[in-house]
Formats: sequence, structure tokens, C-alpha cells
Amino acid sequence: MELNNFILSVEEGIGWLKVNRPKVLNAFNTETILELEKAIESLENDSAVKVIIVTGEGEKAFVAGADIAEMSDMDAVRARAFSQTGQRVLAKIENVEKPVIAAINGFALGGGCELALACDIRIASEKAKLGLPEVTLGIIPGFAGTQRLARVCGAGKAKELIFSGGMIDAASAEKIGLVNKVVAPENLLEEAKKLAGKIMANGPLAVRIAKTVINRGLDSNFQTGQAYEAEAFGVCFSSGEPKEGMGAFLEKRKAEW
Ligand code: CO8
Repeated sequence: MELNNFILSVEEGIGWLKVNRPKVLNAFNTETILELEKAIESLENDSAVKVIIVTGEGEKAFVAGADIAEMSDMDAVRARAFSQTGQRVLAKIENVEKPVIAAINGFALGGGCELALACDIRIASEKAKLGLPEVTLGIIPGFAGTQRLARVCGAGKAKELIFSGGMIDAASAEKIGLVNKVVAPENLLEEAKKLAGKIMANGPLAVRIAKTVINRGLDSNFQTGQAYEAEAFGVCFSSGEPKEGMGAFLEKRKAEW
């Protein structure tokens, strides 16, 4: 697949998606967002890919936000369309039926923080800096950051970060639950790979269903989410996975999926 703004590769079950616009700290213009959609679709349809890892090219940035040069020319109609496109693409990441890990190697600001929030799990380098600085530019987060940050960190922390437009370091991001884990920069990709390996050792359908149930549950109330969980629990038994998983446990061997 021809992509101008991403490096896409598949290795040992992992689909690596590297944002590649280092001259502008991997900022997202419209072309990059549309390419992200294509890249995710391709990884979704590739049966060799079990887990996706998203990261940024270069030492400095994961993604430093939407491309400010492109946005500076927008009128209200284009800005609304840009926001809707970004929301659609990030929703695709959130709902792709494979786990997605963000390996945050540097600045994850604005749309970059929103990209990380759309991933299932976030691992950050000690050098990473995160924030939603949109109000410093006279705009607000537009790729669902107002919604996802409040869900991930709670409304109070989300409001503090969004209203102040400030950046926080990786350790502070871990404290508020914005990232799962902080690691040394040189270990970042290895840690992400290790986690992907742990996930891939498990029943692939079970992991996929668990992701869907968690996501749908977050969109609904507890009772509805719980009822959906029971239905999905039943669906697990329609595949060969429980037989293999439980059989392997009882026979004291490793499951073969
Ligand atoms: N867009 C475009 N270019 C960028 C961006 C960006 N977001 N970030 C960095 N760049 C460019 C710089 O202009 C610079 O280019 P040049 O070398 O040609 O001057 C190059 O990248 C390197 O950047 P700096 O020289 O600024 O590097 P520093 O180390 O001094 O600073 C920072 C790094 C702190 C990350 C700084 O670049 C910065 O503050 N960047 C902007 C961060 C930001 O505000 N991001 C949020 C953007 S708004 C957004 O994401 C909204 C998303 C939702 C949109 C909704 C639809 C309307």
C-alpha cells in the first residue's frame, strides 16, 4: 500500500503503524488522517495481524496535533468536516476488532493525544509530553478528545488539562490514568512488543469479544453492558476456543489457538 505519511509493516503478528511526518513533528493534515483510515482498514483485513502498535517516527514526537498550518485557513464548514473526519477515523481505531497499543515516543498533543486516547492501551516513554493545547489556539479538541479524556481520566482532570491547555509529562499522565505505563525511551517499542506478545498468547476471539464488550459497555449503562457481556460470554462458546483453552489447562499444556 502506497502511503506518504506512514510506515506500515507486519512482523510476528504485530501490525506496526508509524506516523511519518517528522519535519512537522508528525502533525496530522487531512491527507494523513485519510491515510490513517486506509492503514487501519488494511491492518484490520490482514489476518496475519493480531495486535496493532501505533507510534511516531523520529525522536521527538508521537503526533504534535492537527496540522496548524492547514487548520489556519479553514472556515467553519471545513473545520466541522475536518473534525468529523478525524472523529470517524479515530472511532475506527477504537473499534477495530484487534487490540491497539499506542507507544507514545514523544509529544502527543491535541489530535495526537486524541489518537492515543482512541487506542486501547497507552505506553509512554519517559520523554513523552501529553496535552490538549487547543484552547491556546482559540479552538477546542475536535477529534473526540473532550469525550474520551473525560471517560479515561474523569471530568475534573479532563477539564483541568483542556481548560489550561498545559502539557504534562509521562509520569503525571500515568498518575491520572492517561497512560498505562511509563518506560525508558530505549525500551518503549520492546515493551509494547512484549505486551502485544502477552495478548497474542490468549484466545484471539476472546480478546476481540472482550474489547467489543468493554467498548459497548462504556457507551451504555451498567445493566445494558452487563446483559451484553452475558450474550457475548455465550458467543465465546460457539467457537473452539473454550474447548482448547480449558482443555489445555486441564491437560497442563499450553493452548494452541
Ligand atoms: N502543526 C503543524 N506544524 C507543527 C505542529 C503542528 N501541530 N507542531 C509542530 N510543527 C512544526 C513546527 O512549525 C516546526 O516547523 P518549522 O521547522 O518549519 O518551523 C517543526 O514542526 C518543529 O516544531 P518546533 O520548532 O515548534 O519544535 P519545538 O521543540 O520548539 O516545540 C512543540 C515542540 C512544543 C510540540 C511545538 O511544536 C508545539 O507547540 N506544536 C504545536 C502543538 C499543538 O498546539 N498541537 C495541537 C494542535 S490543534 C489540534 O490538534 C486540534 C485537533 C482537533 C482538530 C479539530 C478540527 C477543527
